[in-house]
Amino acid sequence: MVLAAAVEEDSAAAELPGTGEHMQELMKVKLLSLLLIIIFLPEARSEESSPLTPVPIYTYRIIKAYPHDSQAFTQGLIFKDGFLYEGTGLNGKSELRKVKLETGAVVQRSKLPQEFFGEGITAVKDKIIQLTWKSQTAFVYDRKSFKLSGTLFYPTEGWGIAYDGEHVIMSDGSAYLYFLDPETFQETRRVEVRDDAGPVARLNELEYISGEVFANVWLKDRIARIDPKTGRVKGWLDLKGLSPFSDGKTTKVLNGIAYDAVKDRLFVTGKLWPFVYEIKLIRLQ
Ligand SMILES: [Ca+2]
Repeated sequence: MVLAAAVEEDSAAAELPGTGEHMQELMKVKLLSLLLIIIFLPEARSEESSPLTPVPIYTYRIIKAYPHDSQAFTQGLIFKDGFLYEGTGLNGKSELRKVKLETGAVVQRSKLPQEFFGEGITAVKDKIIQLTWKSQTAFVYDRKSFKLSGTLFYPTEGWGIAYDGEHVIMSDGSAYLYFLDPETFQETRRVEVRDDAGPVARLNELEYISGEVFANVWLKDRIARIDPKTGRVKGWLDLKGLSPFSDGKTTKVLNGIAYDAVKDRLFVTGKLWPFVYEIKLIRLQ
C-alpha cells in the first residue's frame, strides 16, 4: 500500500510545470518515493511471492532394507535404544511391539482388546503412548515392561503421534497438528499444515526430527517436512517407487517413519510391507 501511494504521488508531481521550486518539490517527492521503495520493497516482494514459492522436493537413496512382518498393519513406528517399536492397527490385530531392526523379529508385544484399533505411537521419557483410531483413548505403557500404566483421552480421532521433548504432537486425519501436554493430553495449541497449494489434509504417522515434524500423508507416497511453529511445509519427500508393495489404496500404503537420533538414520515402512527401509534424502530442486 505504501509503495503504491508513493508511486502515485510521484506521477502527480511529474505533471507540475518545470519551475525551480516545482523541480525541487519534484526531486523531494522522487527521493521520498525511492526511500519508501527501498524500505518496503523486500517485504512486499516476500509477501507477494511466498504462497507461490515452490516447496523443495526430496527424493531418496536406499541405504539398507531390513525384514518387516508383512502381517503388521503399521500405524506407528519409532526407534529407541537400538530397537524399533511399532504400533499396529485393525480390530483384533492391534498390538504394541518391540522389534529387532536387523531381523524383524518381534521380541516383545502387548495386544489391544478387540474393540480398539491401534494407531500411532511415541516415546515420552520411559513411557510409550499408543493412540486408537476412533475410541478417543490413548494407552500409556512402561517402555521396558510394556505394563499398562494409564489411559489418556482426546476429543478427535487418533492417527499419528510424535514427541518434541515438551509436547506430544498429534494428527487426526485433518490438516491440523495438535500440541498436547504429554501428562494430561490438554491441548496447548494447534497449527494448520499448508504447502504452496493450500492445506495438507490426511496427515497420518508422524516423527519429530531435528526441529521438524515429518508426516505421512494417507494414501500418498510422500512425506511432508513441516515447520511445527507455523505449520508450513518446508519440503516434500517423494517416496514413489520405494516399495513395489505399495498399492496406493487403504492397505499397503506408506505409513511409518522412525528416526535414530544417535546414528542419524531415517527408517520408513508401510502397512503390510515386508521391509523397513533405511533411506537418505536427496534434494531435487
Ligand atoms: Ca513415527
